[in-house]
Amino acid sequence: MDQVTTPALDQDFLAQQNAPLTAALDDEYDALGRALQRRGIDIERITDTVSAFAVAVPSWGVGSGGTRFARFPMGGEPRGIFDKLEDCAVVNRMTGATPTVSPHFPWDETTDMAAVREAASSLGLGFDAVNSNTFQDHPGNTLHPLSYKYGSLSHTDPAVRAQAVAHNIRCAELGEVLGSKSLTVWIGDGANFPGQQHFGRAFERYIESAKAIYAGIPGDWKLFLEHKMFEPAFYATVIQDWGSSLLAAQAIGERALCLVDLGHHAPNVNIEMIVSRLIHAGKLAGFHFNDSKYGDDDLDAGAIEPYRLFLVFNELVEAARADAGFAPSYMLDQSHNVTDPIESLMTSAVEVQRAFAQALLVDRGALDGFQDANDPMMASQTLKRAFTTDVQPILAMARSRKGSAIDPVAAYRASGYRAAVTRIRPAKSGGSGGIV
Ligand code: AFD
Ligand code: MN
Ligand code: MN
Repeated sequence: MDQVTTPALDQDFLAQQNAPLTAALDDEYDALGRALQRRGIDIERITDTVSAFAVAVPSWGVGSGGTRFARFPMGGEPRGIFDKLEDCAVVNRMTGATPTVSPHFPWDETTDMAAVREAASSLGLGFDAVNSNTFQDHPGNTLHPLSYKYGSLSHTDPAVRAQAVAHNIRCAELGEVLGSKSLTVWIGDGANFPGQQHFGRAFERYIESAKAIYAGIPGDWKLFLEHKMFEPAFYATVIQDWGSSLLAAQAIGERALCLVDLGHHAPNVNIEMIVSRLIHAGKLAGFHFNDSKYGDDDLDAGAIEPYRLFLVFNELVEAARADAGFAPSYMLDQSHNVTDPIESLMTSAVEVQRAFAQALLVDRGALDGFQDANDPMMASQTLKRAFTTDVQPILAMARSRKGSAIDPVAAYRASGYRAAVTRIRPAKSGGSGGIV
């Protein structure tokens, strides 16, 4: 497969792009450093912590997304996992924040997974959680002869359940070759009509299947259960909320944990509180970051509700304060319908980092005091003070020091990467819908 030779991955090109921006960045960074010093915060400590932060890119995020109405593909869409890795490498090169990829099977399966690992490593990438797909049929794939139309892990037919369980175990086997250590399971199982499905039995079948997966994956692997309120099922979904997810995780075993996708909740649900509860239970797996206005919109992280993203990170920073080993998995999960996916992924990686940096600025001692003294105004202002601090110079400095782009979208556009891959990769048809 021909690979594009691109300035987007070239250190000298990025140095050239950064050169005219460096003086202003130094100036703004110094000014912010002085302002933070007055608040008793060492900017270098924040920059180092932010620099070490990483969020995985979903392999399915680099192609154009779609809705169930249509998909409008852009030029240069990846032809397979090797192209996807190259796109992911550009996101990482520009941001310095996305060194791992979260692959999806069977979409990303090849006959030689070791070659996939090698290709990734030559691009400076590793792998995060692997994802299984039993939410659609895979015509022509001999490992999936039975249909998932009426579900997978909770299907009424034991043969379909066994097929779905086997696929998940196989995903871990493929993931082992890649160096992954966790399997994320999201299923579309549910019902469109009252009465269609026996709630209790479906849940029990799910738990039994998930236990079989848990028993079949390596002993040092984690099993991430991803809940989602609705869609594709529109009346009831088997793992629809964090309560179902937690009950299942507790029934399955110690290494079964609950993954929070920010778009998978009812409107107005207090997600940061769910995060706190899962931390309390020792069951927080990690995140699929994205943003939403109405449902599982899969918009770019921080695009709609940046304060909510900050409040989630506020809980995470608080948890890390109590437990130095606290290390949830961070992944993006977005669908890019109208933007260049690489631009959206870069922007989202930066927004997630921004929320983290802001959360690091919260004066935790002061907040503890205001909470204990029942001072809601000052407690709220303590959070707002951190949230309204412009941490842009910290994020840009962290990138600059890594040789990444001070302005990722501008540098990416200047590289001409999209036009270059459009010349190499054949156009894809747009007609049908795509997953969201
Ligand atoms: C779908 C689901 C979910 C999942 C993703 C990959 O909504 O977010 O993480 O597929 O399996 O988008
Ligand atoms: Mn997700
Ligand atoms: Mn989703």
